[in-house]
Amino acid sequence: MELAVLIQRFIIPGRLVTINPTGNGNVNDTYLAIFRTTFEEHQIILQRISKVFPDPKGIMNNLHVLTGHAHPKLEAWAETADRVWQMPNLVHTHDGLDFFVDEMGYYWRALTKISSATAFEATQGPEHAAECGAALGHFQWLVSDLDPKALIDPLPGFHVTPQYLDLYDKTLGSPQAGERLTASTEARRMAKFIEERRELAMILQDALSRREMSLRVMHGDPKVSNIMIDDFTGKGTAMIDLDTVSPGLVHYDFGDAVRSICNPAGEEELNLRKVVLDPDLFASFCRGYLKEAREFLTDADREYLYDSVRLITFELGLRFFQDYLAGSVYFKTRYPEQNLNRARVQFRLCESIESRERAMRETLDRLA
Ligand code: GN1
Ligand code: MG
Repeated sequence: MELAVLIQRFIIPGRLVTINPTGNGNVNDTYLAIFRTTFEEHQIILQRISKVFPDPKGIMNNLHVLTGHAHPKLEAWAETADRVWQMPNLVHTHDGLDFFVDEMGYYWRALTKISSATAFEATQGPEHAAECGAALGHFQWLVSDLDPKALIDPLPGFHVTPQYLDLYDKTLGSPQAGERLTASTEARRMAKFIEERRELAMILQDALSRREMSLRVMHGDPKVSNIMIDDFTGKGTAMIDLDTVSPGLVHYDFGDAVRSICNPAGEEELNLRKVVLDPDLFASFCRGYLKEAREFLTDADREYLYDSVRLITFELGLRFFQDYLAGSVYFKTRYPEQNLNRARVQFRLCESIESRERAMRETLDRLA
């Protein structure tokens, strides 16, 4: 079905002016639609939910629960807040639903676009990193009193690193994985890298089973390009890409945000020398984050902040590498070796994080 026809299923005032792909998501397909009337404009994000999500209807229900909790809370705190915090709103269809299912079984949904704000593909500098930290901390605060049981788990096992290891082990047994390993020294080096870190995979799950920390509501995907920065004030204004908002550990978010925001080279860099955990960006990110998160982080939570950065970086490398060996069926790619290259970046970053452990822990203690 044509996009221009599809978008008409949703109730949006005015006439459609344009609809075009936007963003660089690795999973969903995303479009920006502009509607205009004589005197106003509506910018709408139209998305086709990827089939990697087994229960798209459950995701839509999660979004409903999340916005139902967050919008009134944001309004209640608006007067005392130091800025206007935003969160996308769901657009209804003419059938009174908030999604539309196409003839191929794909779920489509429309969300209001965050006003005059930009999500950058790479960190612009320390101030940007601090604003990303503030946006994540504020988001976690916003959902800190939302019962995780009110949300379904959209991707069971998402960020449970030992489960990715199991999947990796299964993939290793397949003939195509064997061929890819035989063909590439680089791939064999990465397999060794994983072997040397099997124990690391358990660190957060072990702490969770010892009840040192508990499940809360997390964002699930707080990478730099999912954090909107106000075009006029330069301040963080919203977290977007809310499909993975679900029960999890705040550490999954902290670790994922740092691995994305504090590596200025980004996820697609081919020159590995540029891939580093930048200590200045890390300090700025933590400053912004901890200011907002101070209220709800426990001492035990703080214990594992460094480890979460190392773990989630390792985990994403493992996920890219496993997908490469399996024939790139999960992450979208533009060329055959892309997931192998993405894995190299994350593993290089993981090494950089390991070599900076002491300094990173000192930064965290200093800002505590
Ligand atoms: C995927 O689709 P996107 O680009 O928002 C992935 C994240 C990864 C990220 C790495 C549902 O996010 O977990 O960190 O790629 N999302 C899912 O760029 O797997
Ligand atoms: Mg995402």
